[in-house]
Amino acid sequence: MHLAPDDVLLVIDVQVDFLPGGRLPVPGGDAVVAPINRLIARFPHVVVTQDWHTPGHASFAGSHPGRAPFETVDLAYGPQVLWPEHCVQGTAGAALAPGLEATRAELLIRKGHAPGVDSYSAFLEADRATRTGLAGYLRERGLRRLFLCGLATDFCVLWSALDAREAGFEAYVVEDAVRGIDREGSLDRAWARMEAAGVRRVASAGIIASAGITGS
Ligand code: VGL
Ligand code: ZN
Repeated sequence: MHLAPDDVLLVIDVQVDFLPGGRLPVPGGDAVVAPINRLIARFPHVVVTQDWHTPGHASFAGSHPGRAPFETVDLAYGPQVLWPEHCVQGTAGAALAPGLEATRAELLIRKGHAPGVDSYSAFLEADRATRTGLAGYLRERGLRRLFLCGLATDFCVLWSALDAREAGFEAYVVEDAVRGIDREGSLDRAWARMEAAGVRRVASAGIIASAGITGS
């Protein structure tokens, strides 16, 4: 797996609240930081996303009286899983993981910042109409091949990978640099959906071993 000058590492939601000890911990979430740092050092382009919710966001169970985390409710745009409060704008939990070496990132996309609309995807909010601008940015910069890593495999990585394919990009998921929440089979389903959409799986070691290009 040789990297080309137009390859992008897309680092999804590696934030304090998704690590062990956080508000919405992804099992083993901290294990993605080391491989992602090795990848960041080798990729020609790095883009980072940050889950960035308003206080009282519609995706929080606490915003729906009588509802508990992980239940599903119907919002104006369709079904929405309710989460514990997490990644509230400006809080310590919303910060990027302290060990993440994200200095080289050339773009930071914040998502889920509309009070009534969630956004698992780095491209398209949950209303499936509001765009984040990421596809336009990548196209304008001539960047075509995306390598996704981060958290969580079965939510934000999944939706970002599917939308990347939908938008016409090549998409790879770095399988040892992602971890899933895995509720009720969601992780197996996520891999199946990504495979069906033409998202490919790759190991970080294969990229790191052959990477000839460093940041430009
Ligand atoms: C995520 C649930 C809620 C994620 C974000 O980053 O996968 N999951 N918000
Ligand atoms: Zn969220």
